[in-house]
Amino acid sequence: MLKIYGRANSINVRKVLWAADEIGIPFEQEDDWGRGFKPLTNPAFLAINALALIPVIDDDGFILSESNTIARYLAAKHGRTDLLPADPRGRAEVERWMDWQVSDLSDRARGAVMSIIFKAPLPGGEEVIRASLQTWPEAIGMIEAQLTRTGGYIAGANFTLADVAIGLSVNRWMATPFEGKPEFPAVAAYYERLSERPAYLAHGRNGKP
Ligand SMILES: N[C@@H](CCC(=O)N[C@@H](CS)C(=O)NCC(=O)O)C(=O)O
Repeated sequence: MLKIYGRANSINVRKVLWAADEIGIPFEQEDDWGRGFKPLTNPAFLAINALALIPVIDDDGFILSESNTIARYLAAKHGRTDLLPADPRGRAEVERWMDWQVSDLSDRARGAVMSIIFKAPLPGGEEVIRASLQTWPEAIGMIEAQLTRTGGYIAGANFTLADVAIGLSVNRWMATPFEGKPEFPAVAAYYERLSERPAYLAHGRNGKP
């Protein structure tokens, strides 16, 4: 059976949990790896991911890390071209949102999320938090503009793996209170649309940070 390593409050682990559930793959989770649990510098963990990061999967001996790569692997393995299109342009449209989410969007969110949700000390302190509170809303505004264009999901009219990545970031946005937080109606509607999916309620909007 597919094994997923990593604590369930990690946004990147959640991507894999949601993707697996969305596809309908049974899995077991070792959820006691990562910050607040067993350290990723533990030699047993480094043996499966020398980069010391969660998530990692073990799919019948095939060990893989990187959340987006794992999600794409699972969709491809199970022939889910609805989630990851087979044609190069459709696929690229999905992948560009996944890439943006794991790089730029996550970078912008980190300061605010770590301080406000996780109350964790942050290298760079107040300055990093201030920068995050300025640049993160700008990025959510870009999502607002894209959703206004598509009228449905982030890469177009239909749900894809891009929504697994962006939807989890939107969940963090909705769950993070701060003074002067702007309203984004298309993002709020998207959040409700995603909430029609049981796998999002299980692994995204599940009341946990
Ligand atoms: N690009 C990687 C990033 C992975 C990452 O940053 N994982 C975080 C959790 S979200 C982590 O391992 N943090 C260290 C820890 O929990 O100890 C991916 O998408 O999988």
